Amino acid sequence: MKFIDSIEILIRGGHGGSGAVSFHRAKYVPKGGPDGGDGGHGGSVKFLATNRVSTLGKFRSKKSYAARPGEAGQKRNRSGADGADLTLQVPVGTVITDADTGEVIADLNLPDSEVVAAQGGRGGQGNARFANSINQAPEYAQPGLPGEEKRIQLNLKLIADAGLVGLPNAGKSTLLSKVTANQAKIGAYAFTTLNPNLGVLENNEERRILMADIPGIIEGASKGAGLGLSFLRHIERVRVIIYILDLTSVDPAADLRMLRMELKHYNPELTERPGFIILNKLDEIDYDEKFASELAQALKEEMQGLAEDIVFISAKEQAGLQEFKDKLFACFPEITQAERMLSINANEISESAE
Ligand SMILES: Nc1nc2c(ncn2[C@@H]2O[C@H](COP(=O)(O)OP(=O)(O)O)[C@@H](O)[C@H]2O)c(=O)[nH]1
Ligand SMILES: [Mg+2]
Repeated sequence: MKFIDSIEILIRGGHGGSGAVSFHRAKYVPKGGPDGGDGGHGGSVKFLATNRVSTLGKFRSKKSYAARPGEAGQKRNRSGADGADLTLQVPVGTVITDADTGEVIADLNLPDSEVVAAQGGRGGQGNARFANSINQAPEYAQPGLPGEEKRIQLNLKLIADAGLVGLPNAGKSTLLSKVTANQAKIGAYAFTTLNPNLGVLENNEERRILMADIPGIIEGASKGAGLGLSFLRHIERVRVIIYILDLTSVDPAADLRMLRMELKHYNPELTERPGFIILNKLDEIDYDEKFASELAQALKEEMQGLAEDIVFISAKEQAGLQEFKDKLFACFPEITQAERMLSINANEISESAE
C-alpha cells in the first residue's frame, strides 16, 4: 500500500424533491383549494476532520459520493423530508480544494472542524404556493433542483518532511537542536514555536526541511505502552523516517528491528516508507572500517532495501552532521512541507498587511 496524501473524488449534493400538485378533497367541499406540499431539500456533502482516521486511503477504492435526495412534496400541504447529509471523515490536516477552479474550500486544521463542500438542491414548491386571486387552482408545481456537483482534490498536509524515530536516549533531541535553525531564527517559523518537537533544516541553496522529533517509541508502543500511540500517529504524517540508533547499544541492529516492529504493528505501511539511518554517539566508540561495514550491512538487511543512506554521526560533538544534512536534502527533490508552509505564511502576512 502506498502512502496517499493527495487524491481526487467526485461529490454531489442530493437532488431536491419536487413540489406536489394536489387539491384538497373532503366531504361537503366539492372543489377544494390546492394543497400540494413542497419537496424536501437535498442533503449536502460535508467533510469532517477527525483524528479517528489518519490517511486518505479509503478514498482510493471509492471515488464518488452523493448525499440523499429530498423527498417529493405530498398532498394536504405535507412537505417532503429533507435528504440526509453525507459526512465524509478526513484526517486533521486535510486541505479541500475545488479541482476545477483551484479554489481552496477549506483547510481543516482542527479536530472536529467541518465544511459543506457540495450543497443539496432546493426542494421545489408545491402548487399550494402558486395560488393567487387570478389562479386559484394552479396545476403546476416546481421541480426540485439538482445538488451541486464538484470534483474535489483532497490533500493531506504532512506535519513534517522527516521524522526522527529512535529509542529514548538515542540522541533525537540533541540532533534536532544541532541541525535545525538556532532559536532566534526559529522565531521566524511560526509552526515550530507551536510545537517544540519541530525544527527547520536549511541548506545554502535555500532549501528547507521540516524535521520532527518523535519521542516515546519503546517496546510495546504500538499496543499503547507509554504514550506510544499518540506519538505513532505523528509518524504517519512524515515523508521520510529517520531511524536514529545508539552506537553504544549492545546491538543497534536489534534496536532497529524493534523500532520497525512497533511501526509495523501500528501500521504496516510505515515500514515501507523511505528510511534513513543515523548511527549516533560515534565519539563513544572505537570506530573501525570492518565493524562499520558489517553493521551497515546488518542494518540494510533490516531495512529490506528501503534505507537510502546510513550515516555515522556524533550529535554531541557535531561530527558527520554536514554529511547527514546533504544526504537528507537529497531525499527531497520536490518542494517540501517546510517550503510550502513558509510560502503560505508569506501569503498570509502579505494579505493581512493590505
Ligand atoms: N556521547 C554522546 N552522547 C550523546 C550524543 N548525542 C546525544 N547524547 C547524549 O545522550 C543523552 C540522550 O540524548 P537525547 O538527545 O536527550 O536523546 P533522546 O531521548 O533521543 O531525545 C543525553 O545525555 C545526550 O547528551 C552523542 O553524539 N555522543
Ligand atoms: Mg528527547
